[in-house]
Amino acid sequence: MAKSKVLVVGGTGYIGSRIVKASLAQGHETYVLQRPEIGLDMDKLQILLSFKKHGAHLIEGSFSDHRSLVDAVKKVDVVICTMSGVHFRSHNILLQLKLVDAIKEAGNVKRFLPSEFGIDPSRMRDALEPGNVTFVEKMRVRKAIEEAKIPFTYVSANCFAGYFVGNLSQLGTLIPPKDKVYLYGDGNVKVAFLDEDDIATYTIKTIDDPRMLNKTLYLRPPENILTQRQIVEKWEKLTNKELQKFTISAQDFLASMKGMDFAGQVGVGHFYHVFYDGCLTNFEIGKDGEEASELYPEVQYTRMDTYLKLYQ
Ligand code: NDP
Ligand code: GO6
Repeated sequence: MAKSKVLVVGGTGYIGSRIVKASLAQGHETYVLQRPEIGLDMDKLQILLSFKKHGAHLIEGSFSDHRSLVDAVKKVDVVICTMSGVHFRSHNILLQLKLVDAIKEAGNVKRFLPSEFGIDPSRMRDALEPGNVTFVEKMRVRKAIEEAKIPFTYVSANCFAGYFVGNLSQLGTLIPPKDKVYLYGDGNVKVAFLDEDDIATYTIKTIDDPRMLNKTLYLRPPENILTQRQIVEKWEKLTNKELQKFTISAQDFLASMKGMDFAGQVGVGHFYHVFYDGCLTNFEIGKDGEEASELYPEVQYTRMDTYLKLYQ
């Protein structure tokens, strides 16, 4: 079977750039949307040029030009959108509705992967405000996809290690604390942590896998199902230094939202569901889902002690 041609929308972004690399590495003819709106953003342009150097095709297109999106998606079999969903970065998940319209009109796309890559939004109907906006918006995109009968795969990537491991799960920083660490409750809730390149590898594996048609891929490789306490212990072992531990009760943690800006409040809400409710691990995967490491046992996923070595 010939390999699918892939278009990545949002390719210069944090997870998108890794998805472009994984698509090329797995031998797919890879297209990346080049938006005129990047203007004088030299960093984005350089990323695009490096993709081109590695064999990707750049296609010009804009979300404010429907025709350009239809023409772009007509060139490929698979579309992967990695539009930003992070509130302290440029954020616009609902712009994907325009991409859904273009895919619907083009009519040729065999698989669409919308920008999800986190907590499964379908399980978050009771999420706290204002963090629930993430799940409400992602569910609106799902509804449009399913109503248009576009074949899809949803990727529930759980916790990106860059946002949740390097900082020992502390908010407001991306590097490990030096002396003291705050534990969420007893710090014993099970969480799934993933290296971003592994997320990209698993994502690309699904695109011409018939087992993943109209299903959700949950990334829960067993050795990366860890508690916050276990992450802290791995860091302490690596650095041979014990950190002073403080416990934050659920009540105090939620109260900390007060006075934060919107992005901070969204973050607190998400962290609450992950570290107190255990929303990533407190359910069994049903018939509409598959677990990534079971489906693709050949992938040698990165363990979190290895990931943490980057921060030493
Ligand atoms: P980024 O913030 O890196 O942005 C990705 C891309 O979004 C950008 O590169 C840009 O594309 C595109 N974009 C942003 N604003 C606009 C706009 N106004 N119009 C058109 N395109 C725009 O995204 P992330 O990689 O951080 O997030 C991707 C997904 O991953 C989201 O769904 C997010 O919720 C999820 N996520 C999950 C995390 C987890 O721990 N599970 C952590 C972080 C994100 P271009 O390249 O064309 O410029
Ligand atoms: C990541 C964050 C980190 C917020 C998800 C504020 C969607 C998801 C695990 O990307 O708001 O410091 O699932 O001070 O489905 C952001 C968001 C986390 C960063 C959550 C995310 C995770 C989005 C912060 C902070 C490290």
